[in-house]
Amino acid sequence: MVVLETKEWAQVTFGECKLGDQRRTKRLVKLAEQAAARPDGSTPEQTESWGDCKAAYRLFDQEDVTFDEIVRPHCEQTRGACRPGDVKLLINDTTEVDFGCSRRATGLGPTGNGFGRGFFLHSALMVDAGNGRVDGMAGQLLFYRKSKPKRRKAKNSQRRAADRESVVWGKLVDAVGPAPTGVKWVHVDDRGADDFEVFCRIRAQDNSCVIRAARLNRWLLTPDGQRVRLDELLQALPKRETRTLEVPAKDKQPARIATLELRYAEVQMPLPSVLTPWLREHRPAKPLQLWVVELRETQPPAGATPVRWVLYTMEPVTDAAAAQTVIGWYQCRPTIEDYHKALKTGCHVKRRYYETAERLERVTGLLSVVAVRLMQLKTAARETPDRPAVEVAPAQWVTLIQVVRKKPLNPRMTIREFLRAVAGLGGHLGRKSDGEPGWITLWRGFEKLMLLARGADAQRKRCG
Ligand SMILES: [Mn+2]
Repeated sequence: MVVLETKEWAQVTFGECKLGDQRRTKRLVKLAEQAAARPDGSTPEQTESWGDCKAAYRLFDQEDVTFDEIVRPHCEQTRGACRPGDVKLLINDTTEVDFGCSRRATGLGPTGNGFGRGFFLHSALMVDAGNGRVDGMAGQLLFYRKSKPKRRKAKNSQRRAADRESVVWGKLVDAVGPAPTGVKWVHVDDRGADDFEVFCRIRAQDNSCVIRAARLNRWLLTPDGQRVRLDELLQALPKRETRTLEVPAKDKQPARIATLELRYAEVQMPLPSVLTPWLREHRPAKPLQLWVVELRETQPPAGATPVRWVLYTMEPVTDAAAAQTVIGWYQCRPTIEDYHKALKTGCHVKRRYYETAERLERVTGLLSVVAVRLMQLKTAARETPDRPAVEVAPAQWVTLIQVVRKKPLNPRMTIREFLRAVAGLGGHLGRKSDGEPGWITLWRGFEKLMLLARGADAQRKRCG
């Protein structure tokens, strides 16, 4: 259950950060509490006094205060909260945190088409496979893109180079590590992870995976040892089932119900001829045993790109139901895009004016965890809409919002009613056509509510 109360959340999430001095940890907890109450404000807006603000800048100046250390306790807590029998999806993806081309900050690297300045975050967001709930961040790496060399190197030497960017997918698998006993972790990755080394690292950590195939011409082996290209193998497979999928409108193409054919087969992925440094050290003795699941649209409307998903998985796919489970897991990937939106838009990372890359890294560490919380708030109404709101928010807030929104006082106000009322405070009109409130309105509402709560507290203290 998500804890909305900011003080408790900040203490639990950041109280274990080892920053070289206990006072720094205390300061971070205080800052996190302030940032969570006003995620879209700048640092001077988030901190309430000039003294607090100076202390925040000082904190982000310390060498011992690193991105890794700020996110570490939260990631450990997320991984440690799994219980035997749990199946968790680790949705991996990279996003660029771009501070714009005009930033004077020192130490940033190229982003976008090479003209932006910033860094990249590679995250593994843990989502419950059963109910889709966001558990938190299981691991996160920050990295810089190297400036492009003037002369392009040959392809093979590029692949051999240890600093190639795809290596980050494997590094994060190792950072996340093995699941606790009785728990299954499934890495759910897009085409960026279709790399022999990534598969091997997932296997070495005893985790499972669903990874979208990037190269349809990859050589594979059938269970009886025949060499075949992935595409040829798929063409020869029997159709197992026909199903439909709602495809949202895209690129001038209206939304449609696509008819898709399902195919699946067991395959083996042989060792590639060019070995990465990691593979030279840890080469597996046998080819990797995997299953391929394909969903293919056979009759797309004119001009539309046919839907085609080709997924590798370590889950045995012996019937259509197992294939459906794997596809369902892959369909959870948009959750990480939502997280990236929460981080980039919600926290307005780009607006934070710190002059060095190190400071920007540190403040991003804090906001990265705040963004996880934003997502949990947004989904709380969807998970358990009819539970009493007092289970996730302080009773004072629940009362306050009803007073402010001029509703009859009801101590059993539900989570959904509570969040809609908060969004209303943030400008959500709540008409039928407005749909569920977005997290930005939700947060504007929270910001106001928090202000009201502080006012009420101050009044109580003054007037007894
Ligand atoms: Mn991606």
